[in-house]
Amino acid sequence: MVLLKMEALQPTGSFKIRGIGYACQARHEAGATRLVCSSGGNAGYAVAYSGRVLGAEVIVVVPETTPVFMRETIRRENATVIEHGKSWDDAHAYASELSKQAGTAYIHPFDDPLIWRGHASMIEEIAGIRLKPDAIVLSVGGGGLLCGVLEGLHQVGWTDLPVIAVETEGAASFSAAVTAGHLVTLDEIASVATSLGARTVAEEALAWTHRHAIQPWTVSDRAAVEACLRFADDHRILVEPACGAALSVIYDRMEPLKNLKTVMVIVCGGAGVNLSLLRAWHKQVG
Ligand code: PLV
Repeated sequence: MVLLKMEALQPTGSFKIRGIGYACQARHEAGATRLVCSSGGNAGYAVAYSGRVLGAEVIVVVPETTPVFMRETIRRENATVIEHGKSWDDAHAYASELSKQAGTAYIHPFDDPLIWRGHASMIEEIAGIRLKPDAIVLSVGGGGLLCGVLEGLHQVGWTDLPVIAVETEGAASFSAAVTAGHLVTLDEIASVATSLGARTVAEEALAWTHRHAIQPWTVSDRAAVEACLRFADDHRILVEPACGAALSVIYDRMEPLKNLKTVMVIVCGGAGVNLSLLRAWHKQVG
């Protein structure tokens, strides 16, 4: 049996609002009147949404790979969008500089204990309805979702529940770190799943591998995009390849599922997708 945790249905189209909303609220309560964020798109959208609700000014720095319509979506929440650099890491460096001004808080898209605490709430919900799967499948970018899910699993006492941590081939910074035994910075991000495009994962994501059963797993861009198409057909919901990566493990019945009866997939979603982009990615990946 496959259980779907439908984070794609969150107000900003992805799981991000959980941790980001929590962090924005905490920083605003601590006195910040301006929130600065770097993002592939979804974290920025969540900061913009939270800032509008809280009444804070928001600046989102995105890399050149963030789709134009995604920038427009963020702007519609009254945020300022600035493009900087080739991938998220460049945008992050620039946004960190901007955050040095007084009254400004930097909202990191994945490397912050507040973010993990917010993301952990999705596991409390699952535990609340007493649906314990045999494993959880999720996507990994910088590892914020992974850290949040693990924190949640330990909060509810599900410390024995294995996690399958999925990346695409050109964005596999978690898998590389686990193999090397230390953090690895990829030279570049070479994947259509740009929302998974952190060249280095959070240290905490690697640290978790010493206290929990986590299986890194890498899929092709093609598998991720095809999973998005199949998911749209099955459920009439569009998700980004970042989410398709996790879904492809199910659709293609990949090896980590062997001997498991009930699997839960975190359908992390993503608002940076439309039909024409999906078609273009499909063509691009063959
Ligand atoms: N996206 C981040 C980092 O981008 C962002 O700025 O929005 N699924 C979706 C739809 C996402 O947007 C992301 C992160 C992930 C999965 C991975 O989450 P993480 O980074 O917490 O592992 C470069």
